[in-house]
Amino acid sequence: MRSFIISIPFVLSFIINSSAQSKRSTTIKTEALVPKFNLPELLISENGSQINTKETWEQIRRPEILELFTNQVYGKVPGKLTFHKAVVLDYSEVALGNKAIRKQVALHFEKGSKSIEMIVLMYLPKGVKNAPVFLGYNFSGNHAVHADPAILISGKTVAQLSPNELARLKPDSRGKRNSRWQADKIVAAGYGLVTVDYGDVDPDKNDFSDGIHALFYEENQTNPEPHQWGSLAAWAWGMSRVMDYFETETLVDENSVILFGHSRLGKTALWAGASDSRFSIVISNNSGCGGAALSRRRFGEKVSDINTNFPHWFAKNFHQYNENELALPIDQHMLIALIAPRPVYVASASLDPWADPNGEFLSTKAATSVYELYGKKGIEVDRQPAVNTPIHNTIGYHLREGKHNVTAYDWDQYIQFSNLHLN
Ligand code: GTR
Repeated sequence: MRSFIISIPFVLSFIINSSAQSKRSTTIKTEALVPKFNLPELLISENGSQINTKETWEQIRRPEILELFTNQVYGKVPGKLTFHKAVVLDYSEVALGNKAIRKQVALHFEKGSKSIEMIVLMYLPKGVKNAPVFLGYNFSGNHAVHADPAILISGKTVAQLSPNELARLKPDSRGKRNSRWQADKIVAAGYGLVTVDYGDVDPDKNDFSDGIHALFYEENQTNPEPHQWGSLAAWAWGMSRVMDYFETETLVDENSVILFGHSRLGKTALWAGASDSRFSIVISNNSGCGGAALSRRRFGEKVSDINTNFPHWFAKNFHQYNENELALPIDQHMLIALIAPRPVYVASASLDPWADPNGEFLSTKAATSVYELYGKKGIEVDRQPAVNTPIHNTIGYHLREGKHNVTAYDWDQYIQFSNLHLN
């Protein structure tokens, strides 16, 4: 075990006071309280041999680490399935003030007597053949991403919604999350924006009777096995299925797909990017515990917090590490390393201690040795950079000033980073 220095000479203290995010409200932490720990070795294989080439990384160590994350953290997908039909619900060449093509497609999945449907909303820059795209889930429905009145609500027009759907999907929230998505900015930069409501794949509740899990159950099974997928792995699976669709969609360049996610969906993006190498770039925005942040630091949200508050997110096996992080055979720097040599961007926010911004930075730093096997630049500085001073090497990092959120500043960085790193 290599000793990893986490002690910082100055003491930072954070007091969060946000009534909107009650789980964040009680966290008071300082760097001085971070326990001392050794990170599991990235470049020593289970049989003790040193990994010092990209070939041995790919043949030996990477598969070992992928297996550990699969069985111990996010859970294994129990089988294979892809969409059996893609139905175009809407197509317009005059969207976003005539700057974009808007296409809305329903992807249908069926197994046995069960089915689910993912509604994919796409804005693609007009005049760009095979557009590079940012792909990411949204939290509140496609219609919350932009005020465009033609965005379907769960695949339907307002008139088609039942009273229950009207109450749940809130048509008056149209455009409410506009600032988090910046569709106009993205399209103006020559990129498409593609999004899906994450609840289409698996509703975010501790209930495995619905969503994609149920399609894979053996007879009489009602819950995933301890080593099988939780919700994060299900959402990651869904991103790969959109990638399957891109492979059939001529408007999109499937070799230039930038996977993006915020918070729990940032965790999702990292796991999807680690387990499916078709994604060209992966962006984690404020992903925190179980995402980019090192679990062993126990700073902000801990493994026991996340498994208690969200018992359905990870594989049941992950719960054995509650208050027992040192027993984890991995830590989150290894998740970032699994994405190498593809560009990966980790973004933190200065007023987001629950997600442990410094732990997210240290993870990118610790993943750098794998990028170096490919002759790529990871993170060269030892200390977390000051606010609003981004690093855009093959590993990108910034600490944005402000709260847990996605802002125009974040998108400016993601666009510049993608301009730099897409072929
Ligand atoms: C929090 C959770 C975080 C983060 C966040 C979110 O309550 O503790 O891990 O994922 O939710 O997704 O908004």
